[in-house]
Amino acid sequence: MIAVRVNGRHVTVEEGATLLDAARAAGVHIPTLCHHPGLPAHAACRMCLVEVSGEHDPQPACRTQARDGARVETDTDALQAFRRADAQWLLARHPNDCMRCEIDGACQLQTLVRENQWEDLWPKIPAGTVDAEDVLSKDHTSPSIWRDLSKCIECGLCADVCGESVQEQFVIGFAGRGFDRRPVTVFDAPLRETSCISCGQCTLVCPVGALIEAPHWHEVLQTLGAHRRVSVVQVAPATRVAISEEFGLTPGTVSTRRLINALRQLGFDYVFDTNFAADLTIMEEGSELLARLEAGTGLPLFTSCCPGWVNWVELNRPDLLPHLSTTKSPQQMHGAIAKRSGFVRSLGADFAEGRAEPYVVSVMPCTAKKDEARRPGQSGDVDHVLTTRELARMIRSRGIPFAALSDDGQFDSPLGESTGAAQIFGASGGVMEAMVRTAAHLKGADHDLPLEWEALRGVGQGIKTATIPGVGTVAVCNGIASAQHMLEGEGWRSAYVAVEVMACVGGCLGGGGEPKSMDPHILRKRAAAIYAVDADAPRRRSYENGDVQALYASELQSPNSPAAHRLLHTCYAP
Ligand code: HC1
Ligand code: SF4
Repeated sequence: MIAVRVNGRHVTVEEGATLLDAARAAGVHIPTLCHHPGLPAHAACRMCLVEVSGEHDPQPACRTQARDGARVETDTDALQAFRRADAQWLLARHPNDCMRCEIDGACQLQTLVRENQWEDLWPKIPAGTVDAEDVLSKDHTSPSIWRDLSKCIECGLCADVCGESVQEQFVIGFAGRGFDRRPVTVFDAPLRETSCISCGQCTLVCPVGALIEAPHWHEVLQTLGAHRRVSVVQVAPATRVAISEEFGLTPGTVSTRRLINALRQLGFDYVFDTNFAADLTIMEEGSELLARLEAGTGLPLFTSCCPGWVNWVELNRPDLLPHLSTTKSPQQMHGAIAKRSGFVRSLGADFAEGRAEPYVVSVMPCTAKKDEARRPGQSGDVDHVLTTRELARMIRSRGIPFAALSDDGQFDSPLGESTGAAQIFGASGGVMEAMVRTAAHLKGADHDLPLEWEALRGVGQGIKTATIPGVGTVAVCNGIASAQHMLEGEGWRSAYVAVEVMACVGGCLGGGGEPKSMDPHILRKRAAAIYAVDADAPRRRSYENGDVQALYASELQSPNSPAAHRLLHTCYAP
């Protein structure tokens, strides 16, 4: 262990810890803008400079290792003056429009300015002035991600996460030097013209409003306020866990029932569960796998519920399209059923023939789901997709006291019933584990099989495999980079019968639309909550879902029937 003194307080930290770690262990706050626990430290913003005994110049706390016996000062007059000057430099280039910024209230630069009362450093912009450069700096071409370079503080986190540190997509990199240094796409093209897969990981690490999800919550609130159409909302498995963090609840708190109450207060007429459609997805995808196994074609089957992964295949490896499951994602299935099935019309007059079709909104942990909702052949199933972060903004804007809501909401029936298998969809490996539980059953091979497949669980980047008796060996690629690495060789073609790919590390619970978190263990905490919901569920296999069985009996006949294909399947375009 290493002993350090921070502002006179003694603290011991592990070998390799930084001065920032030591300060935090001592309860001392050091401001940072470019630091993220999951990414390399570049010390680009210089906000965390501290004075260290034995060093002539101030050192960046995020990148300097703690030395045994070092004495560190974090708040001397010289450091405070430097930070103020540093902020002045940043603000001279930053638009003064917090009122109009999507992430007003959740911006690290804004927080720094407010905490230190540095508002006077912001240059005054005459009312009504629209800077031509400001307009040019905006890129709203992607259906999922908005960029505004005028707000960029050049921390480098977006390039890191999109590049070699995590996703290995290299859509964003740095160009220019000194004052002109800025993050750009290849040839400075708008995002839509790049190979961006809409995963949104860059929006998750951006400390300001330079990269955000394409915002749709304003339109949703207006539509709900007008109340002209029957409104339906569905909630993804990962959202009900992570939304708790937006309202100060302990990470890993499951807020399903509280969330249902909040959605009703926002004005939704029906609150449904995406998990219902996840069970349905498993019935279709599991049957598809068995059909391919029997025919010996299209193997391995690749899951297709992650739109970032589907985008990647279409952009980079269209030769793999025949391997993608044609089953729609749960989001799209749920929308299709809410709008077009007799099962839902039977609910009553609200859905009777002749009325405008329901207005369908989904709440997802994912930015690429916005993109998916506009895919050819599927657009219209879902009207608007909100990220978990956007939903939190809506709840705050209407003053709903989320954390204080009673934890007793109930999903509407019949699109609200689900099993534990559907809940684990939200974690990397969950779709495959859910499919194994049902595919093994459909094959009559589940009698002695365990329900839980530990080998398929875990949030660490990489590939997980398990051999399922009677089915074959299956694989899980946790993160798009893992899939890329697997596909560089040819071994996967014969090694596996099915492969799950989730573009974000951790699966949906690490999705680009989830709350921003500086907790290095956040994925583990969210995953533990998801698996706990499954363990407590009265039914844990998708084929045990009574509403799903009723839907097949009343309308869809059987998995993969022509009726099921019309509503629940899609195709892909190279
Ligand atoms: Fe997901 Fe899915 S699990 S893709 O991660 O198949 O976004 O949570 O809703 O559609 O169910 C996301 C999560 C989600 C779909 C389901
Ligand atoms: Fe890169 Fe994903 Fe951001 Fe696109 S959305 S720029 S692929 S990190």
